[in-house]
Amino acid sequence: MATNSHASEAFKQYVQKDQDGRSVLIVPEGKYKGWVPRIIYSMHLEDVSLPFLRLMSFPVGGTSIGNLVGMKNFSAVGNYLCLLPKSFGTCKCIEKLNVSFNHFQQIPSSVFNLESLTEVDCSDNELEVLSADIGKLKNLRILKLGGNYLSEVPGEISQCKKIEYLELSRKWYPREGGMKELPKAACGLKELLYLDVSWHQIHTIPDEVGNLTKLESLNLKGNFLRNVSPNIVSCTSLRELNLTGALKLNSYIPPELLQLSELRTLNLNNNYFSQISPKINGLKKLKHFIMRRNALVNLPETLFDLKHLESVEVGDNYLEQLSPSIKKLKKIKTLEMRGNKLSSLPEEICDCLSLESLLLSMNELKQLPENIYRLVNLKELDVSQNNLTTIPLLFDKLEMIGQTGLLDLGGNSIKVPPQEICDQGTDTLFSFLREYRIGHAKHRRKMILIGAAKAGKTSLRNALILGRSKLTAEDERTWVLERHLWEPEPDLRVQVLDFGGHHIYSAAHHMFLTPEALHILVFDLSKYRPEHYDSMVGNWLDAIMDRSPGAVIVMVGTHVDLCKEDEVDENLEDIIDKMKKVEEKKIQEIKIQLVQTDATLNSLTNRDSNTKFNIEIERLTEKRNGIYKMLKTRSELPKMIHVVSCTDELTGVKDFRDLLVRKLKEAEERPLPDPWWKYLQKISKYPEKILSLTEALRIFKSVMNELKQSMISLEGSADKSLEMVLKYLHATGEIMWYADNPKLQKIVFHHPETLVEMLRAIFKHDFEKVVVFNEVFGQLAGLNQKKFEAMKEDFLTKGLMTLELLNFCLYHFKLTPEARDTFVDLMLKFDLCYELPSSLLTNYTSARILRFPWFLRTEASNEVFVKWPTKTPRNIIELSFQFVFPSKSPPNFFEKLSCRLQTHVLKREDWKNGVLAFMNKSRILLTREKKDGGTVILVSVRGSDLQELWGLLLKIYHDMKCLLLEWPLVHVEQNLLCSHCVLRGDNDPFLYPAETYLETICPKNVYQLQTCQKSPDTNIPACLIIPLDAGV
Ligand SMILES: Nc1nc2c(ncn2[C@@H]2O[C@H](COP(=O)(O)OP(=O)(O)OP(=O)(O)O)[C@@H](O)[C@H]2O)c(=O)[nH]1
Ligand SMILES: [Mg+2]
Repeated sequence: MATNSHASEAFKQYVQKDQDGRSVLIVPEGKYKGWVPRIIYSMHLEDVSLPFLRLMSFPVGGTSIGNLVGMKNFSAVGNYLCLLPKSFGTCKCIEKLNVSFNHFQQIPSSVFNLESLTEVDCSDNELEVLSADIGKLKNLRILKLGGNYLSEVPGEISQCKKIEYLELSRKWYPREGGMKELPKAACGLKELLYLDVSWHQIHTIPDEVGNLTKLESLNLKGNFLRNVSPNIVSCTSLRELNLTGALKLNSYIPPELLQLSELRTLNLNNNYFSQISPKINGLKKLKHFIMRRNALVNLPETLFDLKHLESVEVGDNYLEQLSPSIKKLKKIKTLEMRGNKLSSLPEEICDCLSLESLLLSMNELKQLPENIYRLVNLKELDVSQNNLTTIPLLFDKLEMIGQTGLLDLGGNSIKVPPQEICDQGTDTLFSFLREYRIGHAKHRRKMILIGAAKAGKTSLRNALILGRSKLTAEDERTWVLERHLWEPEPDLRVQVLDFGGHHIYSAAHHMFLTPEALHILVFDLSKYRPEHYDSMVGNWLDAIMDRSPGAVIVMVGTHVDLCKEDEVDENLEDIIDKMKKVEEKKIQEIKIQLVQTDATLNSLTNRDSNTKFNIEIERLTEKRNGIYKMLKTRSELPKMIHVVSCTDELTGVKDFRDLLVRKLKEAEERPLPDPWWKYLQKISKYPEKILSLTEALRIFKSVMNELKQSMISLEGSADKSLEMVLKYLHATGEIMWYADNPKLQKIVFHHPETLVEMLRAIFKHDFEKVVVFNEVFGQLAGLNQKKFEAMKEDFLTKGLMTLELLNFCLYHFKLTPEARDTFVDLMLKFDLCYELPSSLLTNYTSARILRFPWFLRTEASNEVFVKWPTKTPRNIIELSFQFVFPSKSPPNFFEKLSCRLQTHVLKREDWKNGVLAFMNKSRILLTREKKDGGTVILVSVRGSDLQELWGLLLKIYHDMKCLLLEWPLVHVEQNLLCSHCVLRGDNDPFLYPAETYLETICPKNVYQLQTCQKSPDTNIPACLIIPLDAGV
């Protein structure tokens, strides 16, 4: 023990100034034991805290504690005190006194002189009586006397009118003695918020309870309550009622308690109830229902009417089932039913999306609902000690559990996945499940969400995949597209492509559109007006129908929450009506074409046979077959339109989802053969951004070798087998491989994301806003702000992308120059841009410049009119043909053609709707024009070298035919313009069918033809109408 002087020194270090400059003495717990040195009595201390010092008493007389007249707070928790010196009564400033956990048998009388006291804590002492003097402490707000032996409370306590917090609980042992009634005196405390009278023998709550109108919390734990005054309903502020073990003698909950309509928490643990009254639903605002360790055999249905319930804890009862009505509890976060007799869970539990903790250990569960993975907010799941033999295969979708790791599957006999895997924690288990499903899925599909900007595609995707509402923010548009895996059922794997609706992205979409996908056309029903049909529905329907023969299309109107009820049906009818009409017209047109071709064919077959006619018959038969196929493979129009809202109500989403799942599973099963799965695994780990076909083949051979699998025998050769595998993986959306595109065939996109990322770097609807100068990227790309702004402007008006600006845009990909060049190469191959010839780079310092025609905003310059005068100059020949699309041209057709043109020309000038290009002595003009509701793409060549002119014209014609293959079902008229008429200056020249004339060659020894119906008697030089050579 410290000597006095030492002790004084040691003590001084515990005196500090607090933030307000007050002197406080706080002796940290365990730092000092024994007498308190007298030195403290000569200090000016405001706070004195002497916890757990083994203090038995304070010195009396002379310098004493009474000197601390400025003291406001005094605490001596956990000592051996049973007295306080009289002098304590002179500390008149004291407000807070804490002598809990000591040995006081009564509150020292000196305390009652201290009227300034607002808080007294004398809990856990040995008080047997409370002096009537308590009434003198008129400023008391908090009085803690819990854990003593009090058996009554003096009436005078009601004079402490300010008391808000009153603890009167008895020690929980011994159980005899204590109050029999809720003390009436306490019921007079009108300001009371909290009252704890646990561990007494209270059997009655008297009528006076009705005075406690401010009471928020009443703790009656461990009493023997039998009579409750109906006046308790006047306690309208009561939020929390603890009746743990307080109703052991009751066979039912006193009905008066079930009328506490403001109650938030009810604790009925440790009683003996086997039933709960259906009137429990009187507790209308109840949030927490706690009734563990009773003898419940069921829960009343009315419990599920308590829509505010956030937690239900009914562990250790005898419950055998959970009602499907659980789904009505939309706010429930915790459901605790440990130690019951549940053998199954209702599917409806999966609708309790707010659930965070589901605690079901020690039951008899044989399986869990398959859809449990939809509980997106679940953070803790305990199903240990049950009889589970399987777990849902989509378990790993419980993302939150993946993060917390709070999953207990122990003590079951799970076979799939093996219990050993389940016992290794969420990381191992979840990766096992993911891999297992990739290998075992029977249905693998692609699903495309397509439609105008802001149609609601992304929000719908979220609702479908997440199973809850997640609306996108107002300004959150999808860039190009997003690709997501959706696994609505364990054996169904769907790659969802969610397209950005802005028109600029149509340039990219066609790369991802495939007929085998399920197409979902999405539109915002609340914004629909009949005049918007084309932009919201029609154009998108065409984009699918013209491109993907036989595509299955589903239509869905979103935002139904914002629609007026009567307008919904009206608008849907209008859409269906228009769709039908447009389609009928299209079919009619195709049929007329068919009849016309048939008629021409018939007339030709009836003529004498000669070589020219034979070729013509062959060509026409091919054309006829093409048209016939077009008719037969046209997609079926959707028969109905679904309506949904993706807001919290998720109106219609469940039905829509079920329908999609049905449709997705309609197609034949496509399980993935094991060796192919191994192959997919291998290539998905290949580190480069893209995979060459040669490398893909090498890996394929090595996988097959490893597996000692002779896939080669299947298709005859490794190449052929690989082709089959890649086509399959492409169709199921795992990879992208353009089998039919000679330019792209050599590349396998083993990570389809690479393609998307590449496109996103350039194609941004809000390029102007989001691509802004940044010193760091700028420096690395060799750009200062001025240069950057000039280049950006050039891109946004003329579609010109310099290598520097491209580097800037791609910077965050951290590409090597080689990888960047591969990107550029790909974009060139996809006809998304062309490279300006170096001869045109004189105005720029950049080493390479690409043009993306989609971004051109300019009109034709005057120079164009000089170089290509309206009237064909003398001694110059002009040849032209046109493609006429009766409605719109397919998106991108013109831009892609303009990119392809680059391979045939040396110099060019581009504007939004045209190109003027030069090749040797010839000039080429390419224009796009809207005419009579349709689009005309006109290609003209001028020059004096007829051979060169035909050569150029045919190359471009060939390009256009090639491009059309991407839209196999689009209707287009192809005409050769009569050069004779053109050269005569006729603005409305005679039109020849281009397919007939451009795909034949001028027969030998034929020099003149009389074919122009505008000049039927004139002999026209055959070389002006029929190519000299077959061309390309
Ligand atoms: N009230 C209501 N708002 C919706 C609904 N669906 C989407 N929205 C809102 O509509 C706007 C557009 O929704 P998105 O899902 O981003 O539309 P999108 O078709 O993906 O748009 P893009 O990506 O630009 O093509 C957002 O502000 C959404 O919050 C719906 O059913 N009801
Ligand atoms: Mg979107």
